[in-house]
Amino acid sequence: MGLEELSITQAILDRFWEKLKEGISSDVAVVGGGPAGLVASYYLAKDGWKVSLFERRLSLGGGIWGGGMMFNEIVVQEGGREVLEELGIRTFPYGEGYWTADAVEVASGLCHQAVRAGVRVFNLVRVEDVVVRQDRVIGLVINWTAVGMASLHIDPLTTRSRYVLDATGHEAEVVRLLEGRVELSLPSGKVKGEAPLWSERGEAAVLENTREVYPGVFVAGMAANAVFGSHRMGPIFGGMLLSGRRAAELISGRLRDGEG
Ligand code: 48F
Repeated sequence: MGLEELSITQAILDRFWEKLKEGISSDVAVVGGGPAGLVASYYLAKDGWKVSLFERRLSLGGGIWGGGMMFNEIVVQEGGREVLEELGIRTFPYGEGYWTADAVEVASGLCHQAVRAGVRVFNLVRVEDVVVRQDRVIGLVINWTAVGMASLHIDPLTTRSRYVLDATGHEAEVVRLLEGRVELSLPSGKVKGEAPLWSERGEAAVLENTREVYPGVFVAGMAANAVFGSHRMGPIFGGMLLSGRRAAELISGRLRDGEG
């Protein structure tokens, strides 16, 4: 039997439509497919929750691919190594307390594991706002990244979820959308922005900063440090991976308790 172009088109449309219809309502909507968002999505899906991941770029992986200054290797410490090994990604010892991993293996491995665990990924989709009801975020406002790039005057669509995870990296975009419009549970009520690079302190702080900052909204990864004014840490990724896992544990706990 020969190939029929219309069948190829229909297959793509049908399958994507199923994914989109399912994905617009979820237990957890993860914003940002960097290391923190991918790891959180993986563990949440593995726990049986319905997870949608929105990433504005074509490819997932965030800052992993570029390693440090385009040298595509990353460094992790003991905790981060554990997460990578758990996900079947190889690490290589480098002196005491450090391990390296190939950035391409890390990025592709995390994507693979997340999707295989059941995460529905929507790349090329930018989260441009949130839906708030009775002092709680209950969904996202989404549009194609290309719409914004072309400055097209096209209205977005909305999603529903019990929890949202801001894993948008340095920009902390979801929390910034809330800032000034609702009362955030932050020390000054405001996003502080990250402090200068200090690997040790940044890595220690990111786990502490992984928490709920507004009803229904958790923050993880570099976004967590940006929100609480902690240090950036450079191309060491253990904190990002552990923060993603921690966010998944916290959100899973809430969902299990029937909250949200
Ligand atoms: O920046 P990113 O990798 O954040 P992360 O998971 O990890 C940070 C490290 O990469 C690195 C570091 C190492 O220690 O400091 O910087 O915290 O991934 C964030 C992802 O979110 C996407 C963005 O394209 C990137 O892939 N993103 C940001 N804003 C939006 C978004 C948005 N509004 N909608 C959808 N995706």
